[in-house]
Amino acid sequence: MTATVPLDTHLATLRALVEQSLTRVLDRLAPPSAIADPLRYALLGPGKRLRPCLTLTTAETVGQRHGLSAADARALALPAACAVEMIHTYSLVHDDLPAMDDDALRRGRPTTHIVHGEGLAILAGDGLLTDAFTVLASAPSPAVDAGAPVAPADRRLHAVRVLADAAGSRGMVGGQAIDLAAVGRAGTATLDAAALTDMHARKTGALIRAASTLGAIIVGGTAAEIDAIDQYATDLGLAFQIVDDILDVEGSAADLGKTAGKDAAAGKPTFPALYGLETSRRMAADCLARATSVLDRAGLGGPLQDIAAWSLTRRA
Ligand code: GRG
Repeated sequence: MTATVPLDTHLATLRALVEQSLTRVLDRLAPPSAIADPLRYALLGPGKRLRPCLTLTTAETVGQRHGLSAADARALALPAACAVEMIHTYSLVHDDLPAMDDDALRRGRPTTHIVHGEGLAILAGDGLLTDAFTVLASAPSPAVDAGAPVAPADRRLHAVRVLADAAGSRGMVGGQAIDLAAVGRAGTATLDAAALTDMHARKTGALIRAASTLGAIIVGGTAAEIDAIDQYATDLGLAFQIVDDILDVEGSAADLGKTAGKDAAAGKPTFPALYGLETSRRMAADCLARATSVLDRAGLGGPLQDIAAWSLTRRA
């Protein structure tokens, strides 16, 4: 494992691996040219790749305890990492549509529907969501080169179930529906603190948890290891969202690569709106402390702890 490597270097290595693999997926799936360009535009845009980096880092961290080399753990988890990023990208493409958050800027560039039109943006999102499961379930997966190690079928099936549940109506889709109601675009809902936390646990948190636990599942982690990673990721996901809300208040579009100040303009319930900036910062720090302590207790410290610390200080 790369425990002694600085976090920036560790993440840069994993990002390069993921981006190479995402390109391979699109090349291998070879969709018709009518949809290939919007897919490529959405998926290969300059994202942080936090979620697939979590999958790979968890796989390395847990895999090491089961005698796996970092290279083998990464190769085993790469299909899951790509599937997670494909689902995350679909959610961003659909979230930016006029019927949802209606945004023109994402990852520092015009959103997919601005460049390719609404119809193709909807289809690109649908394609990414569906193809993610081809990538995760296939053996060999289009995400890896021939000869790469393949996770046993029972682990892949477990991963499919966890990822589908996180992306589905109990998870991200449910959270997005609550969000639409909260801004008056689909019924009305007033969110108190508990409801706000529940919405984010579904909308953002569920996929971050799945991204993390998938790495542990794919390398054959024990139930206790998977549970520790799940607890860590629950707090990481909440911290990530609180920081996202803070950055929406304090950040600039140039740093964020997306429109800043949108939450307040839309009258959205956010952590700073409910608690103020200072308390929101303290809440994010509390999440980090809990995430760190669960890793310590489980003996899973190292780069996962560094990623949690980074999520608190990120500027984009
Ligand atoms: C359309 C079903 C459906 C769901 C959309 C994730 C989501 C649900 C909407 C995105 C809205 C948003 C900005 C949420 C805040 C947290 C978040 C997911 C930020 C974007 O993730 P990053 O910062 O993005 O990891 P990059 O571009 O770096 O991948």
